[in-house]
Amino acid sequence: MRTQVAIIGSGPAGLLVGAMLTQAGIDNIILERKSRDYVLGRIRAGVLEEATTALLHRLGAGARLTREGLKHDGFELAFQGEALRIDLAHLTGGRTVTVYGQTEVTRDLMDHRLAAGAATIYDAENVALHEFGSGRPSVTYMKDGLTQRLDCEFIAGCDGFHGVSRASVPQAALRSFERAYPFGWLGVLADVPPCAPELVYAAHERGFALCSMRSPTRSRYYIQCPLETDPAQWSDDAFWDELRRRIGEEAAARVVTGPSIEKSVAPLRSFVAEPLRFGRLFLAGDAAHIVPPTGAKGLNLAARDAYELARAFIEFFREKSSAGIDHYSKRALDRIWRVERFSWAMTTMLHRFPQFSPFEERMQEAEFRQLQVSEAARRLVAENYVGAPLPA
Ligand code: RFL
Ligand code: PHB
Repeated sequence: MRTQVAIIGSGPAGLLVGAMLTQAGIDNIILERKSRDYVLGRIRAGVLEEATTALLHRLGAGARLTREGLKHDGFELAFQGEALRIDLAHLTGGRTVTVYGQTEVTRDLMDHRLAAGAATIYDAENVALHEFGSGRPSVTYMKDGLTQRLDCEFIAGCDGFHGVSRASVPQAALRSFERAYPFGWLGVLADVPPCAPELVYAAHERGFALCSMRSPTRSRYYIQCPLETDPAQWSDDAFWDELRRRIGEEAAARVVTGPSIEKSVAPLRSFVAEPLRFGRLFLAGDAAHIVPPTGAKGLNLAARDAYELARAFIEFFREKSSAGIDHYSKRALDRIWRVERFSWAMTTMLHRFPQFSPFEERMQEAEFRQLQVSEAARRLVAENYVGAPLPA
């Protein structure tokens, strides 16, 4: 088999690269290790920047997003019981975010891809990347017990943090930067109305908590937990009790409890790999970087990488110019590091760190006090949270 761009991974990054290439008439095939249902069963991000929704609309995949997405023009910070609203729209000249689950984004893009007639090979096992340092890269994989080979001009490595793409790069060619946080998030999804109309990010001496949602009748809640937490050891009642202790009396009184539909632990990590290009292999999304979820940036960062990478490929095939692919890594990394900083700062301000001294805890409080008294400080948070607009 032969294609112009082989895309590894059918998460948001791979699907977006694929959709942009298909729209531009460039042949591409996605190889995904798991089944379609498995990919759609993962509960992850919930907040989309305007740039991400704009991209979905430009691709013609935004109809359901328009109907079902919830526009939010602010969110709340609750610091040891004191509340502060970050008025996104006021602070950024009218920009907002949209609450719409990653699962829904993925479903819309998969349906869109199917309708466009572009190929995805699910359950592709043992995906291996070959010769990407040369002009003739290829990818092999096993499907239904048979080894297949896909020749291509480029490989887009969009296979997440644990994927094969980054792992295929020789160690010496790659530099990794990492911070692992000494805690995770225990998340619960439940068909109950959210306790507040906007997201609440709460810092508490028992640990961080987040009140989020997927719809007016479906809530998503998280509490900071030790890394080794087994979600099965947490009853729904214990989760609701702990959540209410952390989010301030007013929000706690409005929590509607119900059976959880999903309960899982996610570790928190900051990670960047440099560079993002190795000959004809390019990394995008979680394959290249991880942010802790506190800034709601992971999916949005993946979408922006996908946009820039696809534009670079399109420039190459249409205009026979390699300027885009030559600049992709440097340009993307400048942006990625800024988002890494924001996600790290939000995480550091709001979580309880076992190793922090009383001095560092006062620094966390001072960070919050600065937001209380300074509109400039709030604007900086708001600008980072809504993200940069997509170029016209
Ligand atoms: P994905 O979504 O992990 O997709 C990678 C795909 O590659 C496949 N794959 C392989 N395929 C073939 N061969 C192999 N060897 C392969 N290895 C892996 C996988 O099966 C998968 O289908 O990466 P992508 O596309 O880069 O997208 C990144 C986002 O998923 C991620 O950044 C976000 O979910 C992060 N995130 C959030 N981001 C936001 O922007 N806003 C949020 O509110 C937000 N909340 C979150 C989050 C992530 C969380 N978890 C669980 C990590 C909340 C949580 C709890
Ligand atoms: C979510 O709804 O899953 C969510 C929202 C905001 C975050 C992280 C996760 O910062």
